[in-house]
Amino acid sequence: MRESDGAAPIVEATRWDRETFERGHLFPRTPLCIRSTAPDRDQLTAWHPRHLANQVGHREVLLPDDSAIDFSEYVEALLRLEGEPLHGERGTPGIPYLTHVPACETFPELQAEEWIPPLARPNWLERWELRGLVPALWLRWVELLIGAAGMGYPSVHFDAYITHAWVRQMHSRKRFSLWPPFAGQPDHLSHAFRENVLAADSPDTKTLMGHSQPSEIVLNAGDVLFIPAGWWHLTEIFTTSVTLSGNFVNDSNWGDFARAWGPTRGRRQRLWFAAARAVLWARNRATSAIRVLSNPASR
Ligand SMILES: O=C(O)CCC(=O)C(=O)O
Repeated sequence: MRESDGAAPIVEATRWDRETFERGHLFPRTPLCIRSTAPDRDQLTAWHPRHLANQVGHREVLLPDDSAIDFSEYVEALLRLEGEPLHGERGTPGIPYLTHVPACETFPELQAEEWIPPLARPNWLERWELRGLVPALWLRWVELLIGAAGMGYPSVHFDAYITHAWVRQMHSRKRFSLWPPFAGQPDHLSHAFRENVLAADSPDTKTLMGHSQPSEIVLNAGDVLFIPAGWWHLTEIFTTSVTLSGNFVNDSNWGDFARAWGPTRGRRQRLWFAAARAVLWARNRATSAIRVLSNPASR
């Protein structure tokens, strides 16, 4: 455990097991950082920005203003910033922080889906019962985020439709500031990603939200962070950073997810949604029962 200026500490662990995660973090919705004890050498090599540029630099990515750029061109511009003085608190002029790149679709050769941490499963967004009800992209949603020192996520926000988030730091270091949900915060969002955002124009993240001080944690390459549904967050990069992230839904946040996502759908889809939930819930119970029967010690 690590204290951060009186804010709730983020629990850190070097090992992970499902029972403890579910009881201690998933259902109570408290963050967890899984520290990597020995960063995977393959990861360190494969996800170095220069290596990425060599391997998949010919692919196009979309900048936040929707203009397309070759990934290698973006990475070269990023690497040129290394060693330069930082400009401004959040963002370096000339080149933006690249976020929300659908990694599986844009860079199939990187096999980003293999880096989804086990704690993000089961993920009901991946199940056939929800096909046609949620965007196809969500079926294996892994986003790539890459940026340089001084950049950071531009707004404090919680993830769309009250989904849980996982983050895996692939290269270098990044600081996350996390705030718990507050009573009465919005949960019914149509284009939630942009709408559930508070302006982050204060350079002092500690004063951004009135209800709580942020809990802060620095992720190193190999570390995984679980950000529970509804938790607000913001980031800051220390040196050129590569991160993978994704979202998930299961028994622990289905109710919130359905409340946020359902109203954006028509009546028929909402009925299908309710039926899908019953099937997914039953499957979940059966899987848990089998787990307990095959390992009575976990009861
Ligand atoms: O890694 C980051 O900079 C922030 C990621 C994030 O907050 C998100 O994708 O929702």
